[in-house]
Amino acid sequence: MITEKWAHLDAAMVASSRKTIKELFAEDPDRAGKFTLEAAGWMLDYSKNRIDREVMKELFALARESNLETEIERMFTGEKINATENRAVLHTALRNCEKDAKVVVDGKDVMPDVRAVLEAMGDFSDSVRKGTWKGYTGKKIKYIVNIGIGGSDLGPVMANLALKPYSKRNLKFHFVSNVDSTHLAETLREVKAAETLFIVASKTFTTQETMSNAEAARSWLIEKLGSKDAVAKHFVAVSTAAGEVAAFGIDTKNMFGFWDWVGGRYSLPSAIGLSLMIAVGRKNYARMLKGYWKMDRHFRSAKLERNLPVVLALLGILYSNGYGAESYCVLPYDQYLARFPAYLQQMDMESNGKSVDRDGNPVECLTGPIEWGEPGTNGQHAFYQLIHQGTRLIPCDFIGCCRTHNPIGDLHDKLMANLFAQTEALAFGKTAEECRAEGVDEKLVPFKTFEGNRPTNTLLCDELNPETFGALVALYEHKIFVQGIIWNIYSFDQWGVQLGKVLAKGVLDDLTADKPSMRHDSSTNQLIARYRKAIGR
Ligand code: G6Q
Repeated sequence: MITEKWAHLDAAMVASSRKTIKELFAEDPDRAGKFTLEAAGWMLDYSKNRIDREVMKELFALARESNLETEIERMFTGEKINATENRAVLHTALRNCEKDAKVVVDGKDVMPDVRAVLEAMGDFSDSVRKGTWKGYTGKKIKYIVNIGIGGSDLGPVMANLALKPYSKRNLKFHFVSNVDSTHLAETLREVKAAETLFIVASKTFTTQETMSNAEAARSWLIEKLGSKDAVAKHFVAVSTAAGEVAAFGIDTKNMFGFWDWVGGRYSLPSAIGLSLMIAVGRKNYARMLKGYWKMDRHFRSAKLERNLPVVLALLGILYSNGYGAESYCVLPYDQYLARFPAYLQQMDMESNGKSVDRDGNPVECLTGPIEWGEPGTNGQHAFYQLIHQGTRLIPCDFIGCCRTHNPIGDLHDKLMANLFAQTEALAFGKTAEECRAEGVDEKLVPFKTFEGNRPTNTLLCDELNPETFGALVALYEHKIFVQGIIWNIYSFDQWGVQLGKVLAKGVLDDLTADKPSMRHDSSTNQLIARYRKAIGR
């Protein structure tokens, strides 16, 4: 089975290595149109890749051999595909905009609960935005502080920036995640207690960082406003754990729920997006969900050959497993998407950073790539050198928006010119002959030559708005899903984050105890001893 499946990749590699991207364009002037797809407001031009029809045919065969179409249905219909946690994976239900849609998990249709939470979030957001939600002293809310980490932070942070043109500017948003007290302290310097709403966002409500920050914020608020009664007016929770929320002291009337079938890193369109809904309002939030849903429908129904997430995933497989590319770069040419690479980093690396297959055996291929990136054009002046002339192959996704929300002179033309030019330079490079023809000194020719043949995808939308934004996030979610299926790994658990958490508890005991156990290795013991000495403990 494995051999048959990967035989398609071998065949794809043979076909892919025959010609360079430059040669492929030279022999087919209409190539761009042949390798371009459109869905949910996004155009994907994937013609600047080391592919032709034959390569793609083998890659689609690889996907079919992996039962991709069946697996997509298993996810959308609520099967427990997150087998190591015995959970369904249904972030798609959160944005299912189909009227009267039913999605059944364990014999229960989850859609009424999804709609009810959205409604409650909408009412609450309205009250904060309109100023009818009053703080303990009767003042309106001006500052919103989301306290969460990982999946309960990265999505809200990223989306809050992405949709800033739609946000209510007189509300100020802050995100506290790190257990480094500096993060909370610096945030509290920026806000006034009587006008601050804390959203404690935690699926489990037991995460060390979030609970420590939430408790510290609660103490700060009580001290500033002089009464424990203030907590009810200044703290709300987003969680799946009502008991823990109540134990913390937040009235569960002010809790917005979600469910165990929403993975942390896929939870932005759940109640975890509450801070975003307060920022942009329920209508724009609904538009974002619609964008997600458009991409979901496309992913579920389009033929593999016309399917954007599938094509992106297969190209990634070609470079990872065929060419051994270790990393993958996402380069948004839009300042509003500045945090998108960091968000994707978690989504991709926590989902597919696995070395054991679904049968519990070591995988026999490279799995999730190292994902990274920065907004353009900044990256051009930093790390693009390595992408253009380094020894590693780094496939890149360039993301651009044709219209800007902030037209100033010709800045946007310049931004987009850089995006398009980079993909051109990476694909076609510059030969030694071209350098010589330009009169480059012979000694410098090797240094000024660009090999080219560097693969890129370009994603373009007319405008970054709530809909195209939602569709973009869903595009990458599904791409990552497809790759997990082909690698035969479980993409929706994250056991790899557990060990460090457990050990940190033991180390914390030794940092704080009167008589530390010092039962660690000599390096860890030395670090603990040095720390204790430095702080006089
Ligand atoms: C995401 C992970 C992880 C999680 C955080 C926060 O998929 O599970 O990043 O989101 O550890 O967890 P809580 O929301 O439970 O605090």
